[in-house]
Amino acid sequence: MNHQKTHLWFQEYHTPHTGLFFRVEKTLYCGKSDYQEIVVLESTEFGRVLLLDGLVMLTERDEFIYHEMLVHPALSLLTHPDRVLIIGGGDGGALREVLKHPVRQVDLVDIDGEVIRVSQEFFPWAKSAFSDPRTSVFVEDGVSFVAGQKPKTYQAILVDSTDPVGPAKALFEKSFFEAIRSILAPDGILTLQSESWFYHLNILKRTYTALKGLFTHVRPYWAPTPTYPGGSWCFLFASDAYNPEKSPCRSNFQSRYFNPRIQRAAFVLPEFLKKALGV
Ligand code: AG3
Repeated sequence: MNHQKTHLWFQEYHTPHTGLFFRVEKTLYCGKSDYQEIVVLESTEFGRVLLLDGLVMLTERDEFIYHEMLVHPALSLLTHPDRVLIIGGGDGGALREVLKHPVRQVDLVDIDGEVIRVSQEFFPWAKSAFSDPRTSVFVEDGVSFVAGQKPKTYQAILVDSTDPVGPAKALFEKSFFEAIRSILAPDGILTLQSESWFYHLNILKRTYTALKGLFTHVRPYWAPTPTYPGGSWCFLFASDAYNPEKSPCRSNFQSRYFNPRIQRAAFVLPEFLKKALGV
């Protein structure tokens, strides 16, 4: 007789031949919204995990790196980030980081209100971030929301999207960045997640090229992400006013990953990436 306990495992394929797997203690939530399947797992190694359509969006153990690095390289350069817009980010992780800054108003627009609701139920930070008086939530498609805003409204815009499939595809297009540029203040900053430099180099290249034609300063940067494909993740920084490698950066806020030296180091690129992007 086999006395070994049977365990449950989750797996995400990163290519048809490799991926991530981890042990699951239990399924906390499983449901289908109008846009996607939403699952929250309790894992043995990574704490609670949010899956959208079977892909890891965050784990409690390592989400701080991704969220801090989407937000702080932009917001730490701004002394008075009056109005900030987050596109996507219904789990509230990026919102929590933005609220550490002296912002007057944060608008968050996510297409899927169910992600916001489920995240508030299972992730403690989401509850407090979404109930902060500075936060306004819009359950709407990011593209139509941006099209409806007044010019020069935001000091910072952060795109916290899923992989570029389904409705998120539009959030990687040049026409979307043009629309973003017009609602960004002239001295504003845009950052966006731009996938794995190891597995999705073509996405990074395309997105970088699209932004290059629109903003004075466009710089890729990166951070380790243990539970995302490739183990490290790329972001893009775009601004007409700020060069992220030269501008002074504030450090008067709490962080677990970010600091001013990380801000500088994140923009240092390995040779293969410089070559691929032609920088
Ligand atoms: N957004 C980027 C996650 C993409 C991960 N992709 C994957 N597992 N295939 C994360 C949203 C967190 N706020």
